[in-house]
Amino acid sequence: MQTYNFQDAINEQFRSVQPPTTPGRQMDWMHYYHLDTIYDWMDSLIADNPDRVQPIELGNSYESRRIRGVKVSAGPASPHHQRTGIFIEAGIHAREWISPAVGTFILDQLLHSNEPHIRRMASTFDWYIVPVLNPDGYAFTFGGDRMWRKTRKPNGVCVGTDLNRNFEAHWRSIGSSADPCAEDFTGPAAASEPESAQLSAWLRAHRNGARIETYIALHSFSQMLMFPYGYTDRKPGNYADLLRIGQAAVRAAAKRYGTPYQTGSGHDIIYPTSGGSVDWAFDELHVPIAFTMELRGAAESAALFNLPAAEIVPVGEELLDGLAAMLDEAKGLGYYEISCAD
Ligand code: 0X9
Ligand code: ZN
Repeated sequence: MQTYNFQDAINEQFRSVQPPTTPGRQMDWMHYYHLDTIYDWMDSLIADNPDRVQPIELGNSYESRRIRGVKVSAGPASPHHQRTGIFIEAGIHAREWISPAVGTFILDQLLHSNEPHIRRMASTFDWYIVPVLNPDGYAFTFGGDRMWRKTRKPNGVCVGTDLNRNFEAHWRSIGSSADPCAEDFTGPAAASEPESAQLSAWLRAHRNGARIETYIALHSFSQMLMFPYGYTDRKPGNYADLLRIGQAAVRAAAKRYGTPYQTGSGHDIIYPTSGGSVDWAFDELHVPIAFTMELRGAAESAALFNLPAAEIVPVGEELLDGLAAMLDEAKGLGYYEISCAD
């Protein structure tokens, strides 16, 4: 009988990490990358595609790293209508390396893929992608503790806040902890952390102007496509639609490699959580289609967050298939109808 060795898995995953000095133009999706390479790569996209890619600066993290994103757009919309915006948040939890890897994969594919369903997504929507919302935590998983989840701002004797418990969505109620040493520490107040505060401020400022009607947060692991709520078993008004949209995504994602994803409300299928970004975007900003996506591996997987780099591309492909089905379904249900202001 073969037993799984966790330390071996960590070591193997570190062998697939490219050196921090790797230039962005050498980035592929067969390895994991340090923040500097990811940002250098984003700079190269901006330089190479001045009419399609624009930088987004959310601000700085506690340790003064930039929190960056990009907007990908097929160009100026016609004078009478504006494209719907899709926002993708990745890397809120430091150790979930597949999240920034798939966030950057999506970005790359939107710009470079020739597959019809991806080209269609790229031309139909404006995309706002923040691949590493928690850059301090991400950096710490390379040089400090591979299993780090939170931010790096100290709170008394312990370090870090769980950013996905720090948003103003029934903050510090269910499924979160007031103990600064806990993995799901809420932070001392809602939006107390620069990372969550700056993301909230950016979204508040751009939600209407950018017509952000869909918010997606990428996490790992356990293969679940979850929608609100996390903080209650109460069902949102468009529950039936969200379930249909989730089911369409699950079917499409399974077609490619047979990977089973589950869908349902976060509260029902994973566990209760409060203060999450997706619930906040849904309740506060009225973004009607909001999903937290737990990518591979399986819920029972022993690898936890140490997904082999060889799986980045297949996870990205099945996710893009799911996303295309999701957006088609939501569009069919009338969510992205253009309303003319003039
Ligand atoms: O606990 C979390 O923040 C997420 N799981 S993870 O293992 N990636 O940490 C789940 C959040 C689910 N919340 C909602 N759907 N609202
Ligand atoms: Zn997570």
